[in-house]
Amino acid sequence: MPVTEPAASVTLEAVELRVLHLPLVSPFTTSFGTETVREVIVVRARTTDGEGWGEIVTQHEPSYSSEYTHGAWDVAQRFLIPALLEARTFAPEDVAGILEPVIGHRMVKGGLELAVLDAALRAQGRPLGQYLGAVRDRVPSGVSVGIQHDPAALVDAVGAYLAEGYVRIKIKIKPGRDVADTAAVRDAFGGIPLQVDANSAYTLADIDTLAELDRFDLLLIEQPLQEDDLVDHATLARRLRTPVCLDESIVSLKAARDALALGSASVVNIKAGRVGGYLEGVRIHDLCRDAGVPVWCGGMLETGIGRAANAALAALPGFTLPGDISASSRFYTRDIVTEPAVLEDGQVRVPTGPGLGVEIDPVALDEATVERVEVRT
Ligand code: SMG
Ligand code: MG
Repeated sequence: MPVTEPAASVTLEAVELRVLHLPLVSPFTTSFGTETVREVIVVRARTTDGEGWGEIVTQHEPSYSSEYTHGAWDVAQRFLIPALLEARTFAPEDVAGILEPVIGHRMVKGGLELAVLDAALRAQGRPLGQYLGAVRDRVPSGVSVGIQHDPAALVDAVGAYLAEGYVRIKIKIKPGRDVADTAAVRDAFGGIPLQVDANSAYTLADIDTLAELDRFDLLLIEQPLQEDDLVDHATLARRLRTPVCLDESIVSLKAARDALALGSASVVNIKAGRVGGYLEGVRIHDLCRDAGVPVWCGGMLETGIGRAANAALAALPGFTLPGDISASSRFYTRDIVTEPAVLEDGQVRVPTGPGLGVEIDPVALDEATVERVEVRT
């Protein structure tokens, strides 16, 4: 639960959804593929007291998780938004319970909850960071670097991000592009804070290769095995000196509790979308803080909406490692908010205005929109 006072109730009149296509400044390659355009859904909750914005962080294809744009688009209109419209007047803290009868679809639920939360907090004049329990006014900014053509190109890309001031580098790895890529970055830049993310690309058969990464003194290795491999992650964690961090596997507070109990992870990546919303993210933060497990805020190439909310979440006290909260310009030439996140001395500011604390740029939003629908009672 939020550490502070509950938010006010809203009376929901309609929900607008838009599919956006935002061109990326450069292709982003992970172990499961390459993206050149970010396809994402934004949510506008219309209430009797004003509106609020959220972001559904699904991607075009179900590769990072089972969720994807048009599955989200369907379940939101067919089941989730009607359930909220039926409830009509409720507090943001009630959203997860109202949506609970629908199994899964956590990214969609998280995006809807954020829009309701933004509407409620804007109406009260309360910043999201303050509501969630933020203790910092800016957060350290790490950058996630995709797989490049070869290790030399990776060194060039990392060098450019370090020159911009990013305080932590994460490189994506996959079988065949792991030890040599990591060695190249270590050789070129010495003891920079460095971590790797496999996006589930390995199995326990690769344990010897993964153990070779121990010599690079990484902050962590993120999600080496499959989403449901909690037991195998525990086996791997016992063998590696590099801390194992889970991303895809941590789909809920319960999954986080299981992972900690099994010893599957000693660090947790918290992504609000993946766990069904910012409030569940706070609960996982609280669990990990009480267990002495460090957490950091993951990213899903968010627009200015989710990026503002991520900065607020990452300002909670248990977020002791830099998050994937880069400047908007790391991904986009034109964001959909009027003041996109910028890098200042390696940090990103936590917005202080009401709600998300960012304003939508209606022209940029319209230009990026490829599909739009409004659901009302
Ligand atoms: O938003 O900076 C960001 C992206 C960070 O690498 C990132 N996200 O597995 O952590 C992850 C990936 C998920 C998206 S991959 C397309
Ligand atoms: Mg990851």
